[in-house]
Amino acid sequence: MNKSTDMFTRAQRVIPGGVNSPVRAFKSVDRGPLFIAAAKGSQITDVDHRNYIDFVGSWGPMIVGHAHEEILDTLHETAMRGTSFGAPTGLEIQIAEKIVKMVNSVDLVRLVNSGTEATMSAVRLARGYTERDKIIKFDGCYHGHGDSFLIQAGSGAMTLGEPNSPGIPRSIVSNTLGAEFNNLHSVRDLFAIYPNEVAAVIVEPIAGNMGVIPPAEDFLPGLREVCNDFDALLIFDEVMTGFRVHPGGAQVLYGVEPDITTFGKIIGGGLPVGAYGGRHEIMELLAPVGPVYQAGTLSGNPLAVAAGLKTLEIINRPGFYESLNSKSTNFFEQTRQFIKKNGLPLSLNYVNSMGCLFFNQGKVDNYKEALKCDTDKFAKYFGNMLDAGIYLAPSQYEAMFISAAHSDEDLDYTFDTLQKILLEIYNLSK
Ligand code: KE4
Repeated sequence: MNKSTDMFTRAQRVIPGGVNSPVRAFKSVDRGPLFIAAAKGSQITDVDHRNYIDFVGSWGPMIVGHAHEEILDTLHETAMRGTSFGAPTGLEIQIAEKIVKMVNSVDLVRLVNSGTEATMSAVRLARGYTERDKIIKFDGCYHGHGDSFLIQAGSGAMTLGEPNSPGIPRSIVSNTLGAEFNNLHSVRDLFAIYPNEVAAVIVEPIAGNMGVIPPAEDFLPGLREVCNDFDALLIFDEVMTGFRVHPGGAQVLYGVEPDITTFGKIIGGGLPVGAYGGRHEIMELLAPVGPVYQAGTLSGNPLAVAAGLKTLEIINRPGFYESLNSKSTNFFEQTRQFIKKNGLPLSLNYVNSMGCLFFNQGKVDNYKEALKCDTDKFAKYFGNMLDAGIYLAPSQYEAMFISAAHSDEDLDYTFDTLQKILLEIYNLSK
């Protein structure tokens, strides 16, 4: 037995499934979860004092690495002045100004405490603005656990084999229409049926919760066009892609401006933050200016905002993205070459520092293709990599994140190790 096993047993006595978020339970990889004691830079340490190179990065927030000295210092200084006031602070103005400056489509931004809160609020705002009830989401995309989204949802919902959760009233399910990612016809077909009922289309501009699936060239421009045609709002859920793939988000990378953008993860620097923003005319519908209500005791709390501000400062330094994207591209491209050279039935998608190795030979460009993955082989790969000291997301349907803290040695070791493990799995080892 080891400490993680003992702690998991103990945790299950008082926490549902022993975890506070389902995907952490390692259910789809047939192992008990590791309980983590500490992390620093690219390394994470479990309660049995084993170190791992971490490619989960807390599911995206840790783009500058764990326990960054400057973030720790700012947290300490901020905490000394109190941790939460339930009143406006200068820090909230600073982070809002920073987000508005970095993301062109955002005039006003509201802070909340998670990505789920951001997407739930964005949809309520869109419904309030358009006075329509229906939303279109994409099979395999995940927007948090809000009722409207847990229909054909990605991420953890896919690992449980239950992309639809019980407990959601039929009235809500009927207002969520499912389309296929990268298939504009599936979207136009829904608008043809409900031309005046769709409040918004919500999309991860790069799908990151059914593995990583980049948008087809015409997909995002097509969504922009169809939303314009039918007076629906376009919501980019950039909780994962925001400040990850580009300082201005995927919307700058692909040159398509949404009406509302949701954020999370990186803007909290590892503390709980979410946000949503958009044009004046939309955002001013929010209370206390307008009638659309949304609130939060800890929204904009000083600690989370201080960590987020410092993270945004670090990623805005000259050369940050050039360096991160260059080492990430090198790692993913050499992995692609290795797969091709050995004729392995795998494919790999990536966008800058987020990527996914699919245990499916064909091109994975939508949910149906993602579902064809051999998740048993993935589980074997995951376990062998973990035993070799490499901590990947415990699910085929998650992204791998490279951070500024990953060294060349980390990436070289990971590449060498994955080659050995994959050749063994496919009985090709020399
Ligand atoms: P949170 O409520 O978990 O902060 O954010 C929800 C969310 C919204 N939108 C996107 C695109 C997301 O990826 C997420 C959350 N991502 C998952 C990982 N794929 C969180 C991990 C978990 O559920 O434990």
